[in-house]
Amino acid sequence: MQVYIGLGSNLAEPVKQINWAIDALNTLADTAVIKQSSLYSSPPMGPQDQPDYVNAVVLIDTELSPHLLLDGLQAIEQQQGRVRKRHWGERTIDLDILIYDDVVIDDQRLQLPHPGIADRSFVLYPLAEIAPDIDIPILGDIRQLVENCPPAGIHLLEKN
Ligand code: ROI
Repeated sequence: MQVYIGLGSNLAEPVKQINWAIDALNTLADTAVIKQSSLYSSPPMGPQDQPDYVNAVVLIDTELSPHLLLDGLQAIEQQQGRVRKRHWGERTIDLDILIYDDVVIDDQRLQLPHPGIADRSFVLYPLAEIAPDIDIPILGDIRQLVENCPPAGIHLLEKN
């Protein structure tokens, strides 16, 4: 299955956190990273008294089901020392399943496609970089989504 994963970090050397997490994704069972976006810097959405984020999106190919993949992502977050400090607060690493093939899910643990995609430039812009033609279930054509989502301070950090 083709799956897009969003990565974000704003603690403990964010660029390293993102790169470690991408390496860790490659070690998940039956999973390989196929494409990776540039790294972007973005001001925090949520409380403003936290550092800017580094964000990226990767495309993986995986045989894991959505919920087993989520287990794997949460294990990587734990390995990288993620602790929940406050709602929408700072974190060493955040890994979100953005899009899982054509799957639509809305349950206690998982909503797919990720409900935050359309109004988060730090997700949409890196996603559009590696999937410029994607038609997202429920949300539609990525070009339209990008047009309707102002950049909100995001900028390119390390071009890929
Ligand atoms: N803000 C930015 N800029 N990038 C993120 O990855 C991010 N992640 C979050 C919240 C706290 C909503 N804000 C963010 O989870």
